[in-house]
Amino acid sequence: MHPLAEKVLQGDVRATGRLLRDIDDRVGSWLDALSDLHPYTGKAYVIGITGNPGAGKSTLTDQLVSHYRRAGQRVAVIAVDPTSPYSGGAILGDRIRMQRHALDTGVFIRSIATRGQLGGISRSTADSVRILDAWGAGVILVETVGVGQDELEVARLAHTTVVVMAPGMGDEVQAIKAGILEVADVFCVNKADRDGAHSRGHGAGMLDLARETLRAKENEWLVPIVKSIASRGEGIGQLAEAVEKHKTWQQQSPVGLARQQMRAQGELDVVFRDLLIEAARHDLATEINAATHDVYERRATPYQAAQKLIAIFRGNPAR
Ligand SMILES: Nc1nc2c(ncn2[C@@H]2O[C@H](COP(=O)(O)OP(=O)(O)OP(=O)(O)O)[C@@H](O)[C@H]2O)c(=O)[nH]1
Ligand SMILES: [Mg+2]
Repeated sequence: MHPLAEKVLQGDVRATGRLLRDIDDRVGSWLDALSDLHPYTGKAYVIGITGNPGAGKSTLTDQLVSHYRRAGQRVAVIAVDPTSPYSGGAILGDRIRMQRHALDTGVFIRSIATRGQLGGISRSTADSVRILDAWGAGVILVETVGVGQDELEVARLAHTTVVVMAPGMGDEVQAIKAGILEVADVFCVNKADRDGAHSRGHGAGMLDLARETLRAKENEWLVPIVKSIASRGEGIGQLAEAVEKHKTWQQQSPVGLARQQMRAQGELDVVFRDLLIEAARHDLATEINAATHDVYERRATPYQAAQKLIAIFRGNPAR
C-alpha cells in the first residue's frame, strides 16, 4: 500500500493534507494512493452547505462541526471557492470562524480555491471527499457559495444539500429566482434574530417565495424550512435533524436510490470529462494549434475545427 494512504487510514491529519495536495498537483503516485484507499470509502455522509455570500454558511458549518463532534463523529470540512468577489479573502475568514476546531485532531478543514479550469473545483472536491472519507470522517461538510456550474456539480456530490439564506440582505429573492432552491434538500433561514426573518418586510417576501418555489418542486420530498441563529448556536439541532430525516428518506425511497445512481454518474462525469480533455490536449497538441489558427484565420468555425479534432482523436480523420 502507498505509504501516505496507509497513514491516512491511521487518521494522520498531516499525511492526509499532504496526499490531498499531491492529488491536486498530481505529483508522485497519487493515483495509486487514491486506488489503495478506495475500498475504505463510501462511509462518510456528505452534506453540502450552499447559499448567498455572507448568509452565515461558515458560522453554521462551524456549529455543525461541534454538533457532530459531540455525537462522537470525526468531521471534515471542505470550503470551496472561497475567493468569492463578495467576501474577498474569505479563506481567512472561514479559517477564523472555524478556528476553535483547529487543535481538534478529529476535525479536518480544507479550503479549495478557484482553479480557473472547467471542472477543476468539482474534481478537487470529489477527490477530497474520497480521501477524507478514508481518513475516517463520519460527516463531510462542503461549503460553497452561489449557484455557478461548479457549485451545482458540487451540490450533486452531496448526499444532502442545505441551502442557507439570511433575510434582508437584498439579493435573496434574486437568488431564489436564479434557481438556488433547485438544489435544496433542506432550506435554512439563518440570522433569524434579524427583523426581516419575522416581519412582513423583505424577509417575509423571501420566505413566501421560498415556500412557493419549494412546493412547486414536487419530488416527493417536502423540503423542510429550518430557522437558525448560527452565531448563537440556535437551531443547529433542528437543522441536523432535518438532514437526518432526509438521509433516512433517501434510504427508503426509490427517488433516493435514483439519486445515488445520479451521484455515481456525476462522480464519473467529473473525472471522465477532465481526463478526456487532458488526454486529447496531450495527444493533439499540434493539431489543436493548427485548429486554433484555422479559427483565427476564419477558415473554420469553432464547431468545424472541434469536429475535425474529434475525428483525429477517434483515429478517423476523414475529409
Ligand atoms: N446576526 C447574525 N449574524 C450572523 C448569524 N450567523 C452568522 N452571522 C454573521 O454573519 C457574518 C457572515 O457569516 P459567515 O459565516 O462568514 O457567512 P458565509 O455565508 O460563510 O460567508 P461567505 O463564505 O463569505 O460567503 C459573520 O459576521 C457572522 O458572525 C446569525 O444567525 N445572526
Ligand atoms: Mg464562508
